[in-house]
Amino acid sequence: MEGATEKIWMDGEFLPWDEAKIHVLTHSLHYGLGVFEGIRCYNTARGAAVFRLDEHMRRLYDSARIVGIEIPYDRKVFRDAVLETIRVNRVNECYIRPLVWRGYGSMGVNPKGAPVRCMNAVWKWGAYLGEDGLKKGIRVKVSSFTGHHPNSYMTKAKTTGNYVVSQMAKVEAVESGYDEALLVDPEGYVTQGSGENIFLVRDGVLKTPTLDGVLRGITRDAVLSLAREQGIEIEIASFARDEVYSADEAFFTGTAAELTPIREVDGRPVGSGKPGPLTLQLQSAFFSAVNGEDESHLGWLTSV
Ligand code: PPE
Repeated sequence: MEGATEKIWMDGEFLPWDEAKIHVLTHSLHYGLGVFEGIRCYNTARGAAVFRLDEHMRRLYDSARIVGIEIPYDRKVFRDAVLETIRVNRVNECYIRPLVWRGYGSMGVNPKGAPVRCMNAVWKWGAYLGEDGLKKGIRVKVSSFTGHHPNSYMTKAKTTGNYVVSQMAKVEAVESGYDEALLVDPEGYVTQGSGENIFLVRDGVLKTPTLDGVLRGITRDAVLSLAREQGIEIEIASFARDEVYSADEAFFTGTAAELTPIREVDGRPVGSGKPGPLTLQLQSAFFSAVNGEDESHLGWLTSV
């Protein structure tokens, strides 16, 4: 695997990367229920630092609680294991993937008999939607797959199973010549990308959907804070795809995607067809924060 490192933390111990294995009758492999996080560590002038680690750990434990998985470690122990994984692999910059799943021991839909297992891996992962995407913006397709109804796939939980629809949408978008998919909910309101939250800009107002049917994005939250600090007007409200088609600017946010401009949706250029001024302003503020250059947001960084 590209970007692989040396060791993976699994159930309390570090194993060589190639030896972190599981049984084929792992419950989660069959029934799709696990909870995970995606976190980034940046190489700052003060050394390696993890962006909003505590918020990610909180969301991991919230996800587990929502779907009835009891994580067999105190949150602090898991958090320390995440930091230790970065240290033992001697990397300054990486993507971090903690996962909690139901292991081997019983089959059948009721997961309660299968043991809860935990791991954390780190690897080098560059720009999620390409360096070019970060600079020039990406092309997006409104998916033919419907975003989650919150009473079937609870979107506040970052569960592995929630990503089945994301995968369908992503493949459909890529095979249709686009970079990323945008999903609308059963009523036609815009939700999120396959792995990102969405923002629009219209007449200087920054707009993003409510949290009703989407993941509580930590990058979304950071961008909203940065926008507030810069005096940008914010509107959090539902909207359908027509507002995306007629927006002046649009962008995606996510740990992996960071802040990626959207330059086209369904063959229609967004605004001028180039990343807009507010998008670039917020992108620059975001990178200053994650890279530790913005002194006022050092509180978002945990030193490794
Ligand atoms: N919505 C979805 C569906 C989503 O997967 C993500 C993150 C977000 C919103 C943004 O959340 P946050 O990272 O807290 O700002 N997607 C993760 C998985 C990407 C992957 O391919 O794996 C991520 O960005 O790490």
